[in-house]
Amino acid sequence: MSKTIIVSNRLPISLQHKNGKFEFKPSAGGLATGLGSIYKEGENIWVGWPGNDVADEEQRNEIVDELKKLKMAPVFLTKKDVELYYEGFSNETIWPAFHYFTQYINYEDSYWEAYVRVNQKFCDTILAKANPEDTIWVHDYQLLLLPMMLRNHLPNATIAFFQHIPFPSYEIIRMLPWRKEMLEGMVGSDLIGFHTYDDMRHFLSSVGRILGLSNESGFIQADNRLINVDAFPMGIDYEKFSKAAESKKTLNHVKKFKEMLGDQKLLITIDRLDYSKGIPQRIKAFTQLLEDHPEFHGKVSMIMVVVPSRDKVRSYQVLKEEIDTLVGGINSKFSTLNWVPVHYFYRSFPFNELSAFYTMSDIALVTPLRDGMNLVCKEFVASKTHKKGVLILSEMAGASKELVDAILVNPNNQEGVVNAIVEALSMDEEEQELRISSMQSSLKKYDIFQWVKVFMDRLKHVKERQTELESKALDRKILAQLVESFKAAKRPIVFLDYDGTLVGFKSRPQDAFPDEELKSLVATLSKICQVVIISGRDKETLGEWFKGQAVDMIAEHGVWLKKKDQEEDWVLYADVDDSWKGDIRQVMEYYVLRTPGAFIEEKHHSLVWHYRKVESGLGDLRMRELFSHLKYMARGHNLQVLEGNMVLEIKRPDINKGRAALSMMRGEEYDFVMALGDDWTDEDTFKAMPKSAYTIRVGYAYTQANYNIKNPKEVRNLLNKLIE
Ligand code: GDG
Repeated sequence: MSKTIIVSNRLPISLQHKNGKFEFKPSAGGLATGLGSIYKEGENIWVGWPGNDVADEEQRNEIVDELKKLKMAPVFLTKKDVELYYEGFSNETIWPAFHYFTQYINYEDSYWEAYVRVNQKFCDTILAKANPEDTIWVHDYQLLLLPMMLRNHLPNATIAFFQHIPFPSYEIIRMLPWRKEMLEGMVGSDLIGFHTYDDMRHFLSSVGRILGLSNESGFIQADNRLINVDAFPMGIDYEKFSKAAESKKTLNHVKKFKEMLGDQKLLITIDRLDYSKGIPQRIKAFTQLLEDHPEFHGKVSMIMVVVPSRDKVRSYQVLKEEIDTLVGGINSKFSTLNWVPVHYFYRSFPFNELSAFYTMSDIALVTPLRDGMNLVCKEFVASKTHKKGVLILSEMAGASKELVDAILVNPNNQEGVVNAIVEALSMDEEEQELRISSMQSSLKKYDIFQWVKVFMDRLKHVKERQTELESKALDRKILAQLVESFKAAKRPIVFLDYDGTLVGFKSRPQDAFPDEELKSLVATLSKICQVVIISGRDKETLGEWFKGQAVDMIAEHGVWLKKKDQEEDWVLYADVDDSWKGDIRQVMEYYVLRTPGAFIEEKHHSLVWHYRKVESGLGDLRMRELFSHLKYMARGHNLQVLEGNMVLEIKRPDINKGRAALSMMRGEEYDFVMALGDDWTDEDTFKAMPKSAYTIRVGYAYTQANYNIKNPKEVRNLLNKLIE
């Protein structure tokens, strides 16, 4: 039976060493609760760092045994690991970069080396426990390399990755010297999830530009796998917060706190200590509110909880000092004997006290400068069982995409934040109810359990799609049959597409010339069967590259034909009327003028608009525009517009590889026919082949061919088997 392994940097547990023994306290965080429905079942487990530095072997064994009972397995990190991998690369390189704080990025090779080493440590721990068919769900930015490390050992495992923090624009990613390795690590997954559509978009753009992998509606076709990228906005344990708000424990705290604070409007802010949370900016906005609106003095105060975090990192120490100074400033300026503007706590609170803060506050001020999602704002809304309260939320938090009934603010616009607080303080109860109810209904529906379910369902779906595509994979048995019937044949013919089939893609088309291995392979093959090279390339290039070889050739997708023993030059498959070219060329030229890097190639029967050299993004955009423009014109001329690999081609529909291939076979009786190709132009060949033919599409795409094969390397292996 296959099992599921959850992996995160930290195990959902805290370990304390007291009186010579370890005490284990499971975390009650939302993610741990949501994933509880997975890792607590059957043989499933959660793998991660327990959070302590444990060097003693005996103590380690004790921890392993105790964690086993909780269905967890530890990855032990040394002090150095924590310093360089966790505090270093994770929190001083990735965290600032991914939150757009480029000024804080530390480009330290030793951090990177530790990051690779520790990801490998995680991988080794998992490999010791995983079976080849297991499902492994990796969480967050500390483990970007892990999916591919796992994939290399477990090619058939189901591997998913979810990133809890933002994924920034390509412009930021390209700054990191290790960008390629980081992305390669992530694409070891079958499913990659982010909180928002924007994160997903940025990721796909980086993968396209840096790894050269394009996508179609979030599906990336990697070497031999389909990878899905999508947005899964994380929810909270809604019931836990709404129930707690009405619980006796919480209400007792509320009563006690309110008595202490007196009759005041309360603003709540809760964050980990982090520069991404915009804490100083928030205090400044509150200061300005009190400066501009003396009528609020004594009537409004802010409860500010800052949970200690990463206090060994220099930028966090500086931030802490800044917050202390700002709070000191506002309180010393405005406090009276019976009123303090900011109640500041640098510590965390037990759950019911937190719940009391949410319940009794009138306004939540959640104004991060950048946040993957932000759960605090969702928890505040869920706690408002009486529907009174106002959420002020930063546009830079992932949650703002869902909670559109909050008052949305730009946290860098101090004036705007002040105005939002004034608006919140004066919002009538009816409107508060309307807004809170609407946000509650969506949070209730998309809670943490639903999030886990939707993610796991999607993972299953991706696997099914992969299986569907792989069902046509040319396996050993079929390969053996194919080779056998080839060897038994008296008159075999083999159609070979060139680019993407015999050779991989190169960024400059002229660099994809045949290497020595390919030349000798074709030479040997052509001695034992009829070989037809069938390509979209022009006849000059094909003629040059296969000069002296005993092969037949079809160039320009079926326009030109040349038999191996043909004395004269290439012959036209059909007379082509190209009177349409003038009009179409004019339109294409207009798009060349507007698109630096684009160019037109004129083929005998077609015009091709190339955009492989155009800035990515712009190329796609212009191609789409040109596509609809040409489609409109094509109707009048009875032409066909086709989208290819970084090209848009317009041509006569009656000329294609399939027709040319048929004309090559006309009048002959073949007892073995095979056709190999990798794109839509080869689909015409596949369709034209006799039923008994072996038609094979390179790459895992939907196809008319009978079989799929992984890549050009596998194609060469196949051809080698024929000549063995
Ligand atoms: C990362 C991403 C994304 C806070 N103070 C106390 C306390 N908390 C709990 C809150 C909340 C959690 O901590 C904070 O979660 P956030 O989502 O707001 O922020 P990060 O820690 O930065 O989390 C973030 C998240 O991952 C999930 O994907 O939303 O964008 O940065 O649940 O309740 N809990 C208790 N006492 C406190 O004093 N008990």
